[in-house]
Amino acid sequence: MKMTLRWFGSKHDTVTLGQIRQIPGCVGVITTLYDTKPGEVWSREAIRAMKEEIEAAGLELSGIESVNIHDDIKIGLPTREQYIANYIETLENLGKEGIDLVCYNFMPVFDWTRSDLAKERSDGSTVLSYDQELIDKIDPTKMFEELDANSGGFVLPGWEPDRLARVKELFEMYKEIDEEKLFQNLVYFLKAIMPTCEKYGIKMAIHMDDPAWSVFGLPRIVNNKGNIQRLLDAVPVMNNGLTLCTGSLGSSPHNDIPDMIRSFKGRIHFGHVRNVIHLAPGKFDEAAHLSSDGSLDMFEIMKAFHDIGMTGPIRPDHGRMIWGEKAMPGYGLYDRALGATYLLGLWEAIEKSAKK
Ligand code: DNO
Repeated sequence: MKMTLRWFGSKHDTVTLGQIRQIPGCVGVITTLYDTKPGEVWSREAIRAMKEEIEAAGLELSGIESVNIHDDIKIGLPTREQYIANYIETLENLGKEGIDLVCYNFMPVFDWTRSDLAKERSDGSTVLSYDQELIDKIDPTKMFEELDANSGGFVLPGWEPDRLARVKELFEMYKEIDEEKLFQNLVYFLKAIMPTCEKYGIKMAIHMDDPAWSVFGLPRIVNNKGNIQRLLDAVPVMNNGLTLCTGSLGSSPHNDIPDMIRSFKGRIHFGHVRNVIHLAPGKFDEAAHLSSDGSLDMFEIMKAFHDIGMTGPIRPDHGRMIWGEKAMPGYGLYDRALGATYLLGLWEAIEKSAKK
């Protein structure tokens, strides 16, 4: 396992590479070309510049999160052919620069969804939270404005204004897309890109749907053990793999995460590790990483990663906002650094006990 942190680039992030470098045991960052739009070809030069900037700070570029997928691919429009060709070109350019991990998601219209980006807890920290009752009252086409108003001025990953300018139109386009169609479109996309991934050794790591159930009637296909296994079986090569996100899966108490980690051995290329507190069905708060602060057992989760011989990057996912920090919701330095250190501590204990 390699401990990493997500970084949004010097233009967008309040956290610097120098700060990340000082987190003990953190060897790399996960990032993206934040100014590109889904469907665009990434140039080799831009990829190289990003990589060089990170390496100059003494870190490695451990993977890309995300190369986003154009909605025409998800919907299965004839225009998907061009967007798939562009995606392949981007993968080739990444491969030529030695980058071998690409995280992506296949959620329609919205990426992750929350009802509150700064819910205050009793200790004064704030967290992201989700309440289905509140979401049900929101007009989905207004969702972006709601989130933007409470994002503290930061451009949230997955909620970029350009992408969301077309929200109404997108809802219309997804009308005919049910879970089966979305699944088939994902398989079509994966089959088309796999030869390139195999040639360059690129591991595609699909992110789980967050939350793990349908929101605004949009289909969800990467949300439980059966659905994920079906996807792995449909394109049965190592390069078709997962970003195992404990917080996304953990939004549903029905997901047994350590069991899923063990079952997907060999296909988990990237781990997002965080904790959630289940408040009621369809209602949860994010929490500190520590097991006792939430509903997930982080020891069991890290132990499962250890048992499957996880060698890929893991990053502490969303943290609380603490100590007065002003940063992108979920992505401040302080609580993620605490999370990284805690997860590394668990790992050391698990590793040493296993050797005894
Ligand atoms: C949210 C993130 C997601 C994730 C994408 C991957 O904080 O976990 O936005 O990066 O779903 O494509």
